[in-house]
Amino acid sequence: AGTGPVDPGEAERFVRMFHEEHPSAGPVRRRLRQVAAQIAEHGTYTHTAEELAFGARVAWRNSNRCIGRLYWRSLRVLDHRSVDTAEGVAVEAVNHLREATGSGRIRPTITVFAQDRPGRPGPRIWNEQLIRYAGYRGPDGSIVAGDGRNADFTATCARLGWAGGSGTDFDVLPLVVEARGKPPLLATVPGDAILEVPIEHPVHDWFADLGLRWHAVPAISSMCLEIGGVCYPCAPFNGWYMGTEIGARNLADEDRYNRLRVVADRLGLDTSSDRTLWKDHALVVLNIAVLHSFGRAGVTITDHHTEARRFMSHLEREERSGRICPADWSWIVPPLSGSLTPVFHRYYDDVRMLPAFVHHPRVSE
Ligand code: HEM
Ligand code: NRG
Repeated sequence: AGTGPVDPGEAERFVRMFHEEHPSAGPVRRRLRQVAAQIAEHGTYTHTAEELAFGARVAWRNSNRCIGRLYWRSLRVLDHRSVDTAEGVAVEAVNHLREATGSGRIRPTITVFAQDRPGRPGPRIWNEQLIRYAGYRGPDGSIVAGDGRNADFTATCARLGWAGGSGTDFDVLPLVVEARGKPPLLATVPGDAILEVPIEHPVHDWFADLGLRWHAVPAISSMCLEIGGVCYPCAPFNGWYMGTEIGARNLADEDRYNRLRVVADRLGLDTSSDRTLWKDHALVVLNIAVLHSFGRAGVTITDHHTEARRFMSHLEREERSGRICPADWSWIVPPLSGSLTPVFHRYYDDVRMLPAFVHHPRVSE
């Protein structure tokens, strides 16, 4: 993968796999000859629309860290491989958000932009996700507002000329898109493409006053999609949230929104010692609030008990299909009440399978 020539062996393995899982697709030998000829002439080849959709779905199926894989066959694939300009990517990325969000019934979707070719890399989105909140540091380097995870990227945006940061806890960052060897383009995501949910609690009325919120759609935009030796460096994808991602990590981690203490104080908990389990208590209250608020707003979200059960069904189905389901225990087990879920009580094959989503470092800054 990358901008060198495609490895013909990887291309062949993928084409054979496609034909094995699609017996009606016609003779594999003719397709193998075509692919080999294209690689010999151009150093790369072009997937059919069917190969692309299958490759993207299998990359999801092979995501060792993802607990949400039961529905891998239903991934919607938006084929925008002809788009290789920064402006084009920004437009279609916003379209992706609109398509995937709907009115809250989130649809798992991937948009695939131009592939890497020898000497001609495809476009790239610098943001980790299409929607992320800015993080701001004070003079001493500590986080003074927003999401600490994105503080470095926020500084990069500012350096590139972003003037939209108003210093609140929930400023949505601009898209930063690089293409055709040009300096990156900054593009504001229009507000009507960003669905957000204010967080409130079913019984504690004061919870809404904390002013917490989160965006409805997690859309990872920094991973490359690798299919049959071809790298698609710009292929943002989304599913929906599992509540713990927001409630047990984003709003709770000390280097993120770090809100457990304020929740505990409002609950009147004894925070004088770790042994009172005030953090654990506040964490459960915060997670109840997240699931309740998304539910009330009509935005798709799943809880970790349901999702863990679905993942067990997925494992069973994959086994029945004669496939290994690779998984990484440390990512699959939810960060809250792990041992209450069935995924905790077993081990997994943590092998790397292809096609896959991979983290490729950018060459440029
Ligand atoms: C990771 C859930 C859809 C690919 C994860 C994680 C969760 C999750 C909980 C761990 C995240 C973390 O700890 O930070 C779900 C749910 C989905 C869904 C509930 C609902 C449909 C998808 C889709 C794809 C995908 C549609 C790709 C097409 C991945 C990948 C990772 C991941 C590649 C690892 C990300 C990384 O390395 O940072 N997912 N997922 N997931 N998921 Fe899913
Ligand atoms: N924890 C991250 C999102 C990682 C991927 N999670 C998903 N993916 N649910 C966060 O923003 O909290 N997905 O494609 O649905």
